[in-house]
Amino acid sequence: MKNQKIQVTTSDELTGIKLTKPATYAAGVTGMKVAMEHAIGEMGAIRAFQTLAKMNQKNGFDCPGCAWPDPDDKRSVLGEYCENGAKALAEEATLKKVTPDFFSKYTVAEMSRWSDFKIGKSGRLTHPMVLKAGATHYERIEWKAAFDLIAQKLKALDSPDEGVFYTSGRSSNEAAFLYGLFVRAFGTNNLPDCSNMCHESSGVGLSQTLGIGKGSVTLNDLHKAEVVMVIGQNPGTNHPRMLSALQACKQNGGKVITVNPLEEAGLKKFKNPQKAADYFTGGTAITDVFLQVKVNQDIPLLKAIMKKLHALEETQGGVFDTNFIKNKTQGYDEVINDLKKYDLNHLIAQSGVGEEAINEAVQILAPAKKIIICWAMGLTQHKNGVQNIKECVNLLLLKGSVGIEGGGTCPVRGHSNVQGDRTVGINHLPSKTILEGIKREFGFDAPTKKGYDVVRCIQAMHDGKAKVFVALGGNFLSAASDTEYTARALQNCDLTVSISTKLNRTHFVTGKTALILPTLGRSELDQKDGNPRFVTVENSMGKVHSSQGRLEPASQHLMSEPEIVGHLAQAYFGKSHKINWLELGQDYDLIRDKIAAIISGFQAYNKKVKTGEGFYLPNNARVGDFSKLPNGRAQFSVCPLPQHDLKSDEFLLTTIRSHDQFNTTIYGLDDRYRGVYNERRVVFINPNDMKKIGLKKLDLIDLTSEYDGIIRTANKFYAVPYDIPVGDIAAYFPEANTLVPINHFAEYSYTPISKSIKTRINKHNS
Ligand SMILES: Nc1nc2c(c(=O)[nH]1)N[C@H]1C(S)=C(S)[C@@H](COP(=O)(O)OP(=O)(O)OC[C@H]3O[C@@H](n4cnc5c(=O)[nH]c(N)nc54)[C@H](O)[C@@H]3O)O[C@H]1N2
Ligand SMILES: Nc1nc2c(c(=O)[nH]1)N[C@H]1C(S)=C(S)[C@@H](COP(=O)(O)OP(=O)(O)OC[C@H]3O[C@@H](n4cnc5c(=O)[nH]c(N)nc54)[C@H](O)[C@@H]3O)O[C@H]1N2
Ligand code: SF4
Ligand SMILES: [Mo]
Repeated sequence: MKNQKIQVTTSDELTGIKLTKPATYAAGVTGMKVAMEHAIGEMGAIRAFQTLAKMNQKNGFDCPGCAWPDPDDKRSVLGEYCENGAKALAEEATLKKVTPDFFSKYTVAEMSRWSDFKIGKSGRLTHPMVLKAGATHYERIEWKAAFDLIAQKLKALDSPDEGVFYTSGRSSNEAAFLYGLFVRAFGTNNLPDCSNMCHESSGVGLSQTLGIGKGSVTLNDLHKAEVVMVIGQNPGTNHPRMLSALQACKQNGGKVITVNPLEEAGLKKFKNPQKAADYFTGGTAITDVFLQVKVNQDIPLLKAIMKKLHALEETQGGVFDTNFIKNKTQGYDEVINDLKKYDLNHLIAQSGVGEEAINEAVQILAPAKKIIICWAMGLTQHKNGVQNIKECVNLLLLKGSVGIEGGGTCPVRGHSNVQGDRTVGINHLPSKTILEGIKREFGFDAPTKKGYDVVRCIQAMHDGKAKVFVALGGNFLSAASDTEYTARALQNCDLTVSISTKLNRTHFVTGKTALILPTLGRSELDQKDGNPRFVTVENSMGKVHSSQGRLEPASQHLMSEPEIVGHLAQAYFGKSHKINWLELGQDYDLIRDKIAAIISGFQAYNKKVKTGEGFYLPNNARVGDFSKLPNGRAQFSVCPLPQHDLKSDEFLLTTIRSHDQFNTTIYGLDDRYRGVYNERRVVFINPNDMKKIGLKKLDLIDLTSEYDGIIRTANKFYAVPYDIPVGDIAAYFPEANTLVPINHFAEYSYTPISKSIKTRINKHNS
């Protein structure tokens, strides 16, 4: 009898580590070479070149990687994509297939023992599959039977609130809108999404201070900024084309200040693969001032900077925008009084940054007005994630940098349509606009009760309060915190359903019954009756545009996401329901008309996106309109200092992405820029800390975290000496997710504390 135990984390097998010195620049020839190796390896040369040529072009398809925007005007004929965009495409457009035969070869338990890397590389899902209660293998199921099964399980629930409907950020506006509509017609707001683990802290912090949960700048603003602060973000890996924007900014005379515990290669120097000159000149140095902050000590650092700016304002004036502060903001006195309470030296010491570097940053910031702050997960995934964002807003408000050309907020979004999904209604906290719009356009009362976000849906499933879990994309198990706890939560369900393009670990850690529903990817031709259809997406800067795939679909049995949602809704509500779900799921124009009727800024949606140009959604912060905020003003906030009370043997662990992954999808085993090859089980640690606790380079270590008396573990990692502040360590997500406690998250946003986990290091006992 084979071992039928399901493994909920990736294999801890070591793969043969090699270390080099960290890279001193990003992209360049190596970047293009690696991109092509991935694309050609997965797709074949002809298919790779033809498809890449269409990616991010007007009337082409949107890159399935990150949410970085494409230029508004001319697009490069050499290709509008980066190394990691090519990898994202290769991963989706791979020629390898996961067929019913594949599933009959391996038990679920057997596949669960593979590494995440191997699972992902198996290929594209081709048929709907079911894992029946007690079965060891997935088997084929017809689409209709699958929809009927879900409908039956949903009907069997005692209340609609026992259903949970997750969304990952790759779904189109059309799919997301229809899904949200179905879930609300079903009767719940249990619409957790990947934002809950990602930029939720940004959404909450920005809404409360500036009246919109999105960033305020466009790509052109970045080109025109006098100063860009990149804080808690690694664009060289996660938003590579942002380096072109930073390069343009620098060439226009702008300065870049970087705030990060790690000196990331992409922020040191960028060799633009599209600029011949960069090959000869050695590229553009990006960062002017590097502030090597300790993990989660951004607030003390920002306070120190603001204190110094305030001192200059007092002595020489002209540093703060006093008119803007007086006419457009509220809470200035409170913030300044609060700043006065802190001792400057104490703030500087707590931040871990040298005072000289802080002074350089202050010198750059003091005369500037066009300031943009860009950030990502380094700020949001902490207990004080929301406060981190508000402190950034404070700095921008002092300088009058919001609502002007070349200045503002730039939360750099992750998934390619995570922002659009939110805009069209994926939110566990339903907006009045959505509720009223649904009533007006579809004639039913949508539920008003708050739904579960990611953390709370896991707790509900764990406690038996939710029993059916449906995921529109994503890899919920591996992305969420506290992997073992989340596994038990999923395994507690009656039914788990994954609408997916590729195999992942969530398909193995299931409810009593499980379904995999295979769907089309972005790059694939989506047709109805022989006519191509397109979908739309919104990028990180609030521009909505079309995306039309070209490639022959991975299998003739795939359905598009809107079609799947339409069929599911019809199976649940029946054919005579007042909403014609099937028709909506097939005709994306109809969905867009409904979005246009409900959500502001989408007027003439169909007409506007058909040209291939796209359009910007309204953005009050971009135009300096704060009329919807208390007293019609942008809000300063008093943000307390972070507190960790670390025990003497505890480190603060931050979980980061390698250069060769997209979230839980592992493209490869290298992290080229950080000089780590062929291994993901690594912990970056300061050489002084290594000496202190008696570790040698490449010693094997185990990690534990202790919260509320519960000890969580992640075992078998190589200790890698690295330039990281003393007391901090870093490891990759999702390997380290077992350490993130489910019930510790950011205040107000409920984002797990994936970037500051109190962790102990022990030598590995083999
Ligand atoms: N190739 C690729 N692209 C991606 C993704 C991917 O996995 N791969 N994921 C996508 C998604 S969903 C998202 S949300 C984004 C994520 O994009 P990022 O937020 O850039 O991703 P992370 O690797 O989580 O890294 C955050 C950065 O914050 C730094 N950091 C860690 N802790 C702190 C801290 O306490 N303070 C400060 N100041 N910095 C800190 C880390 O050193 C790292 O440089 O990327 C998107 N794009
Ligand atoms: N410790 C730690 N945990 C983290 C983070 C961290 O920094 N540290 N980051 C968090 C962040 S920012 C995020 S956004 C989440 C990510 O959480 P998720 O979005 O849930 O995870 P992904 O790994 O992006 O999901 C990958 C899967 O999506 C499916 N997929 C890909 N494309 C499509 C498509 O077009 N349609 C459909 N239906 N399915 C598709 C594939 O089956 C693939 O296996 O993870 C979070 N978890
Ligand atoms: S920057 Fe992001 S969206 Fe642009 S090509 Fe690279 S991965 Fe794709
Ligand atoms: Mo994300």
